[in-house]
Amino acid sequence: MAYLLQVAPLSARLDRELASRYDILPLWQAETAARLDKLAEAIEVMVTGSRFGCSAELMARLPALKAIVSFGVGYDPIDVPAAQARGIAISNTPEVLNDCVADLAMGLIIDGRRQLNRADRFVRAGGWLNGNLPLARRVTGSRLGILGLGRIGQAVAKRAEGFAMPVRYHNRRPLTDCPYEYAGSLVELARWADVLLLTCVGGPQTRGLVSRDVLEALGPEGLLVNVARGSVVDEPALVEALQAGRLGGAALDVFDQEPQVPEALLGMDNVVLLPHIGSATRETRGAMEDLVLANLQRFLAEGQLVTPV
Ligand code: 8YV
Repeated sequence: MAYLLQVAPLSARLDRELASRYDILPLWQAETAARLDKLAEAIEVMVTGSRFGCSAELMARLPALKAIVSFGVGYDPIDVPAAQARGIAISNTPEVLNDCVADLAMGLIIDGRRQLNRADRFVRAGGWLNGNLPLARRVTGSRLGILGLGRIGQAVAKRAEGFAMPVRYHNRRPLTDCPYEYAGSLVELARWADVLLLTCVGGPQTRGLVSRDVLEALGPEGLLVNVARGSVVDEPALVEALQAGRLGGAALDVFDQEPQVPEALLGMDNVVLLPHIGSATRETRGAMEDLVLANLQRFLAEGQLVTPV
């Protein structure tokens, strides 16, 4: 009997579909954890999510594992070198969430510059009865620097054109055939930008890239927008820069230790805090679920993934 190891609950519909199609071993249940070593020989496929991944330790306990099918585009918590060393295939859910994450990034840019959340709190608290808010900053024409101009970054850049925002970017290497100007370093990009948007991958290669120096280069009028991974930002340095007024504001959908948000940010009016909802629409989550199911189906039938990473 072949089992599908499911690392964690993923979504109500996906969990239901998985359970109706496959013999699922739910790893988050104590019973599976206890039987795992005994059943390991019968586990060839694992389904996980971008919040859970798969460690080298877990892979090592699964000698028959052939594929890791992941819900979400980011796969930073999957130990890719460990999987590659054993020829374990990995799939994610790219493309289908580009538009929703890009829409949310635009929302955060607009909120961060125009202070929509702050204005809403102001009205609710009765502040309007006694006066007006300080003036905010214009979105149209403001300079957008993008760290990690991949599929999602490009979807934001396209939207930013509608706001006449000049766009520059920094990647490890300049892209060929790219209409946007390349900044040779992240500090250089931050110094130029009014808004620094993070759409890069997570994981060790980007950990802490947005350092104290980068935040300082963005400066007291600058806005940091993060829809990538909390790990990309040196969070203590971010808190310090905001407290000291060395950074203008931050609009964040992701944090280093989700669902923990640094306490100091909660009371700041120039900060927008979202609970990692970049892809959280019914349409996009439905498409992500479908892609997980398609990857599983194809791998089990043909040994091939639809969207290998
Ligand atoms: C999550 C994300 O997948 O796709 C990603 O990498 O970060 C999100 O879309 C979502 O929160 C489901 O866990």
